[in-house]
Amino acid sequence: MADVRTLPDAETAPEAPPSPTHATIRREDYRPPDWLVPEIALNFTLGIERTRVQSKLSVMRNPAASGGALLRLNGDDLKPLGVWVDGQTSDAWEMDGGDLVVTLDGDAHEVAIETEINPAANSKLMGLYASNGMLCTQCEAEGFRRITFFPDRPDVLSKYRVRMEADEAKFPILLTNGNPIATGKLDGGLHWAEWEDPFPKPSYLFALVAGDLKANRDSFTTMSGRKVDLAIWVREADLPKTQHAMGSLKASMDWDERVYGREYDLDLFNIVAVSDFNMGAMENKGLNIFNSAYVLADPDTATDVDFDNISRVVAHEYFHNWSGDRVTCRDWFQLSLKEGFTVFRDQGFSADMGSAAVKRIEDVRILRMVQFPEDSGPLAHPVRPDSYIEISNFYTATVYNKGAELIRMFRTVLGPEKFRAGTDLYFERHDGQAATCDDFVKSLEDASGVDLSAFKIWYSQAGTPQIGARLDYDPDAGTATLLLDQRVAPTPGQPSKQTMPIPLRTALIGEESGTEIAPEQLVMVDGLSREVQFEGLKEAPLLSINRGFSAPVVIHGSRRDGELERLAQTDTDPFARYEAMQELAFTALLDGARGEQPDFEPLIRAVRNTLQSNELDPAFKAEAILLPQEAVVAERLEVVDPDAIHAAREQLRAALGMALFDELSKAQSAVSGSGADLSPLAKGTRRLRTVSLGLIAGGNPAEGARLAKAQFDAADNMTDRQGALGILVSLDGPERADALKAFHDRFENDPLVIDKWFALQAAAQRPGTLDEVERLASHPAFTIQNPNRLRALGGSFGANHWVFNDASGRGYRFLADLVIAADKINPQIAARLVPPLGRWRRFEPKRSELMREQLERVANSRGLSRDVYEQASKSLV
Ligand code: B3K
Ligand code: ZN
Repeated sequence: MADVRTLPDAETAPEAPPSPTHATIRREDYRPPDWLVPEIALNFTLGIERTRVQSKLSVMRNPAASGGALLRLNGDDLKPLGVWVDGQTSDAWEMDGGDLVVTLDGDAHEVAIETEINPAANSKLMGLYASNGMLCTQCEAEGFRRITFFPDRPDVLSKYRVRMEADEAKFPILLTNGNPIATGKLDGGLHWAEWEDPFPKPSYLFALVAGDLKANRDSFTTMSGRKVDLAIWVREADLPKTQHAMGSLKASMDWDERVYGREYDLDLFNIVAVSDFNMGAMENKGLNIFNSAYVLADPDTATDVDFDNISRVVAHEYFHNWSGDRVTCRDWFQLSLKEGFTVFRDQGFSADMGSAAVKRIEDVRILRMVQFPEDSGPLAHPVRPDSYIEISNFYTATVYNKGAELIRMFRTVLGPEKFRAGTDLYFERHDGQAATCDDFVKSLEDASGVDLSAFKIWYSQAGTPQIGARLDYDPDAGTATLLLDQRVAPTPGQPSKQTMPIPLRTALIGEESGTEIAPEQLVMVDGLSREVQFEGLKEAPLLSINRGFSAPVVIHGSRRDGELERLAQTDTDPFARYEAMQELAFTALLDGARGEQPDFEPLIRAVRNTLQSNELDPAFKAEAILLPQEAVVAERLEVVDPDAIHAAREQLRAALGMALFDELSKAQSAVSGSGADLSPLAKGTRRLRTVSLGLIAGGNPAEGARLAKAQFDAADNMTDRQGALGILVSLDGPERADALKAFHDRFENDPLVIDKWFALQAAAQRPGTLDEVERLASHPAFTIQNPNRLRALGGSFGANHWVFNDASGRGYRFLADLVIAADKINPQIAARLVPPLGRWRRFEPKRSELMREQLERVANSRGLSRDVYEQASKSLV
């Protein structure tokens, strides 16, 4: 066994200074790997505090690379206990930072390495770690190097053979990727299992689970008639909460066959739920590992939104089997190749499972709340980034959601048939390969015969395009001219911008008739400006533009008085109709925030019309009357004063609540189905109930509190209960404390519900929230070790625009403290809390200064991780 040479001991190593020693990785520096690893055999002797990992790599020189004799095996926090080359102990290696570099003469060898890890001490939850007595892994993006030394990059694909050995009483279930091939028992209560995955995969898709788990089992017969065994593994007590996830999995498998022609390829598909998990879920080949929040649900503990999220995430991870696993990414800059495309695929699935119109509105709402601010702030980056310090920081709304919008534009331009031909070609051409975004576009082009090269700028240019739109109508001539122009503001590293092709689905609606007087057409704005002529108009036209949100842009429309109100009643595109309502609300909110006296009447009339409509379903009504979030209003102002925005929104809520009390009360008390009914009508009725309750409380807080408490007490489902509590937390009066206590006491032993309890209080819109949040941080049930709990408090608080941006700066200090503390435990999660502190440039001078001070404090903390260093230092520029 070789001795440990250059690796410093973690405990005694001096703390790294908070300096730019963290290297920047650049897309232009990509080189193919010098060595390939066609096969790997792993042997795990598992234990919570001590796991021994023996790995045997068959390595061969890559004929496509110029490489030398050095085989670089990435490692993070690992010590090699032994290195063997072709069966002989080797000394021809050295450590370079965390990496193990082996010198090899020939073209093909077998390299064996032994390491030992401590899963219980792994608080980063990357690599192999312990959670609630079980062992599990997370390897994307660079976690495998915390398990064993390996070329930990997505373009090195290997066939895996894995043996696991463990105490049978503690770990009766042993799972990894692929299919089980042998099992056995050993002396001393040990048992073992050996598995093989026939599909070559990159190391980030490796997974292993060992624990005392029980399965909800089912099966699915694929389109070619193969039976696939399905299992969802959880702790025994959670089994009754797995039925919705199982139904979602089967629906996803069926949908991907029908819509994309994709069939599942192994005989087995496993899902495991874990309560300590850095993100939503992970698409490891044949063994998806999930945050328990995206698996476990019943009507008593999960809201309709939770149920929908489970379907969405189960579908997303399943769809990755093709868009991610069978075809993976060449390098991490291509992340949107799998993520943008897979989000687009899961959006299509959810749209087909419920209301497509409502799903589109929800997706755009999220995009505007999360991605637009990212795209206009210091962390703006293209869908295909050019550089990173820590790749975990690039699992962003830009890569995921804007990436999905980009795929949607391709589909809009090509039409559904050509798009499908393109994706078929992509899967066929690149099956088993690590591909690039350019490869994807080339497949679409080759299959469709359409040149998409102009669209590639959407991959490389950051920032949300701003579109000016004006419709000039000449009643005498019966003509109209649509004048469009585009502008993209500079973003970090991209001071000047090129024009982009922007596909806008556009129609004209007759002001009188309310019908389409110019049918929908796809208007492409591909230069700085564009004019479109309309003729033969017999009545005044209303502009219906960016229908279905066909491009991820902001439209600045010049509107005549009454135009939006009429569109809110008549637009033939549901998204555009919703948009007209939102624009009416924005008009009132922006006037109010700028200190002008807003005219509430147009929105009041539009909301009344919407509520009274017999043709609209309740889910659509709820979305249409939902007022824009304060953070979204802030996006539209040059200088942000959160108190002014809050006051304007409260005033508007009050005006609507008072003027429409009867209509809102009717919607709030409407009943459709039981709490267990998950039909679109039942879910929509519940959603409209709570949205209406929010407006009632805005107009009459005492009546709102009374109704909310009644809704809370009578609820036979979590949607109504959480909805009511979400209103009550922002109100004063005895109902608030009573309901919070009842909620806590009833669900004390259900961690996912207690997360809600923390999140609701951190999101409360009342002056005492800051004190409350500080108290909650010392609550016995609070821990920064568990990502869900940390997000529930810290994430919800950072998103609470008015309270977080308290003029005292206490909110900034609290979040900075949380980031610094969390960074020592789990840098990936800590880094996710940083973005709200990066908005300082947009705020009025006093807050701007206070926020910047706290950001500097974070950036200058000793021993800062790469993750937080990158987010904080970039946010300061
Ligand atoms: N691919 C994973 C995300 C991994 C994040 C690593 N920091 C989940 C998903 O998008 O499906
Ligand atoms: Zn994904």
